[in-house]
Amino acid sequence: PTHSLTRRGALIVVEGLDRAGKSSQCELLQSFLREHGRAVKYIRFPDRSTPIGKLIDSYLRGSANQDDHSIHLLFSANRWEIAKSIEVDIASGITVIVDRYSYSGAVYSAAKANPTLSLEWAWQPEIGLPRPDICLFLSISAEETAKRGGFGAERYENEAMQTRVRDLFRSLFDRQEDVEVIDAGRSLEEVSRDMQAAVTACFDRLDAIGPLRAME
Ligand code: 2DT
Ligand code: MG
Repeated sequence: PTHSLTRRGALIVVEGLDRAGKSSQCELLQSFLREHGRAVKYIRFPDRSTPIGKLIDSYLRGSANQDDHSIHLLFSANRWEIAKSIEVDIASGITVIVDRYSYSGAVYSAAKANPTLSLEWAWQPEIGLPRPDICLFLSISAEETAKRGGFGAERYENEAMQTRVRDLFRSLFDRQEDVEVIDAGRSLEEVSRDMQAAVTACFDRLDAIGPLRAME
């Protein structure tokens, strides 16, 4: 008699500034993993489809205002409301690719330079969420961002904000383990090759990591 032990999936987070190529790279990574026989799901935060996500969407489009702390906690709540389903998927062997996560959450809020909203304050509600097995940070310079066609119309899509976000990502990732910095100022193919290598190495570590961990 045989019994099958389901190997858990990996939790893979892709982070970066606007225009770093996150969405295209997430698609390429999905295809790569599927070609290698892995079950994959792609999700992105904010998830604008839930009731909380709709409040976030109105805020980002500028049709509603929110206190900085309040919107911060809504972004976090938007992850908490999906957290359980991520855990269930991972346990059933599905690898989950997440486009933006707690790192964007902490960094974009802290970039507002609100005196009572530090990076440390912003991180607290993330503690206990599913912890990524790997975070791929697509790093891109201001110059390269500008070359790629400037900014959209949403809140945060301006030079001053993006510069502060870039600096804060750097200081946050100094203190995080399991972060792979990828130079995203190159061709799609070069970037995706590095991402594939990092993710393949992550799968090799997965047995040593053990069960899905919680964010600290
Ligand atoms: P997209 O352009 O990726 O839809 O993001 N943001 C995102 C936050 O301020 N806090 C968060 O927790 C997350 C996940 C980054 C829209 C903007 O929302 C910001 C850009
Ligand atoms: Mg955007």
